[in-house]
Amino acid sequence: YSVAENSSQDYLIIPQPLSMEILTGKFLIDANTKVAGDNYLEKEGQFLADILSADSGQNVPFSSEVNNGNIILKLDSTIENEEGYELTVKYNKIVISGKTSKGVFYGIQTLRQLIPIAMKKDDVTLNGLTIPAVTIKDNPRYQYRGMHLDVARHFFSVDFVKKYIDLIAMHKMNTFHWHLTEDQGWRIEIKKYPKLTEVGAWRNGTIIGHHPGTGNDEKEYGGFYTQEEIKDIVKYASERHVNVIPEIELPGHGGAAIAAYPFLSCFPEEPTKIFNDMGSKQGKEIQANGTPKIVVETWGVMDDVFCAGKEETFKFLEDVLAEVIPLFPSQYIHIGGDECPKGNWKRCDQCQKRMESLGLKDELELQSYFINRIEKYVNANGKKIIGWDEVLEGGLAPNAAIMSWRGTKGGIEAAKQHHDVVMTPEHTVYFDYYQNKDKNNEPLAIGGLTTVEDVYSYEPTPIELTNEEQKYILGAQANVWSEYMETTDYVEYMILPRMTALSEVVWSSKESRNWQDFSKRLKYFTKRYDAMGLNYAKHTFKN
Ligand code: NAG
Repeated sequence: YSVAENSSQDYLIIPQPLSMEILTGKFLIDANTKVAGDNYLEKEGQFLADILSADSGQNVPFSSEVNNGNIILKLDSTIENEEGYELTVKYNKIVISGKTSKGVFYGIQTLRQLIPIAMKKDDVTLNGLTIPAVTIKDNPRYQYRGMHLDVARHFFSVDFVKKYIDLIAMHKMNTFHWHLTEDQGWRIEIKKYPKLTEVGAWRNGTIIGHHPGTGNDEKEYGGFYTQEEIKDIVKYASERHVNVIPEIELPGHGGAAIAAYPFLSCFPEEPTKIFNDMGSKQGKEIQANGTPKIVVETWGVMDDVFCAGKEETFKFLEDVLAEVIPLFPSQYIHIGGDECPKGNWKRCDQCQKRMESLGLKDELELQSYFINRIEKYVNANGKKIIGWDEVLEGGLAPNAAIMSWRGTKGGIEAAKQHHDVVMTPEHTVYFDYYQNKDKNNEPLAIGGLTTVEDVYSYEPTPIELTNEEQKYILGAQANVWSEYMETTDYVEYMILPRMTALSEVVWSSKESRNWQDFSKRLKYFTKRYDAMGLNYAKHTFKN
């Protein structure tokens, strides 16, 4: 078998590894190829064997006898980083070692990218699938590398959520933030409160066009995940080393829960507001027939929030969390905390009474009381809370981590107070923003403009922080709010290629970041999108 010089094209990897030495020669996948690793790496080994089998047309088996293969997976305690790995490809042997199975998994992801994409199936059958020789040592810059998905404004199937998790794993990202509850829909089955999904998962219509809308589509819309489906997704994610953080929004953005259980509102008898008469006929009828609360049909910030005065609110939320917590191995539970207007609390006798009895000076302190109380419950059940940066207002709960979305200010403040921070500033990593200046030729988006180059230039660690404070910046995440993303194609279009740019921001070293070089690799990477049948924003490359 001839040892050919490999072309630089063979080594275009995203995110850019820490170090890479290009060697001559190729490894050929043939009938004798076997993946081997000890029992501890069986899942990873099987994952790789399946990929190689599919790509090569050969049956590549996995064996749990380490000496019984020429693609060897192993643990190596001398590798420092928990997620670090080393990959060596020689003409007769491939070795992937990691400090943990997670590191090995990332080595596998790199190996996948060394498999030539352009090869046609016929070529593979004729000449065999080859992998170019190389030595790579690699580990991530940040420990938190996340993608968020709002499944509440629009609902996405279990299959799509899995595809989304595949994309996260392929980009060596490790967190899926699952936004499960909103004004416009409650998406997680809670056995104790069946109306959350019987009533709260369905709206009678949706506004047409950009907020405030030009009318109502008059279509019933909704869906939810059963607890069995959630378990299945969490297992799928954990096999790909993706941690799933569920978000249960409080005290604002809870309209769907209020529609199901009106006692959660300060004013159960006050009808859900229909802005500018954009509500559906069906919804209006239901309201006229004596059911004032309905699932919200428009976008934006709603005044109707959970009542902070009633004990029943906390009982309900704790019951919900009691079912949510065991479903997710995640250390963090996201409790929302953003955009909670205080108008209702100001008018509500019970909220005012609580403020008085606790000596709280304003509604911001009442919000802080709300979050603190939920934090206590979550902590007592062995988990930590993470919340949007509004939870800083009125005093930060003692162990809370912050997700900084209204720019970086909240994140900086939290890090200075020695709280963990995930950066998600809206002007840079909100993938519901337009990605191209030519907005007229883009599908409808919420607004703004964040090009793939803007994402690539993002620096998550603020210079305002001292070295010590910088350690509290765990990493960054892109948020994908789905008000205007009605289909999965649309979601793919909005995240690709921006997600690919973000993956390098959170994984690769700051020094190695180079837009020209990345653009070249990205262009090649799009062939992977094509091979996977993904929809993506092609014209963004001309920016
Ligand atoms: C904010 C809201 C979110 C909305 C999005 C649109 C956060 C934390 N909150 O207004 O519910 O969908 O932005 O970009 O982002």
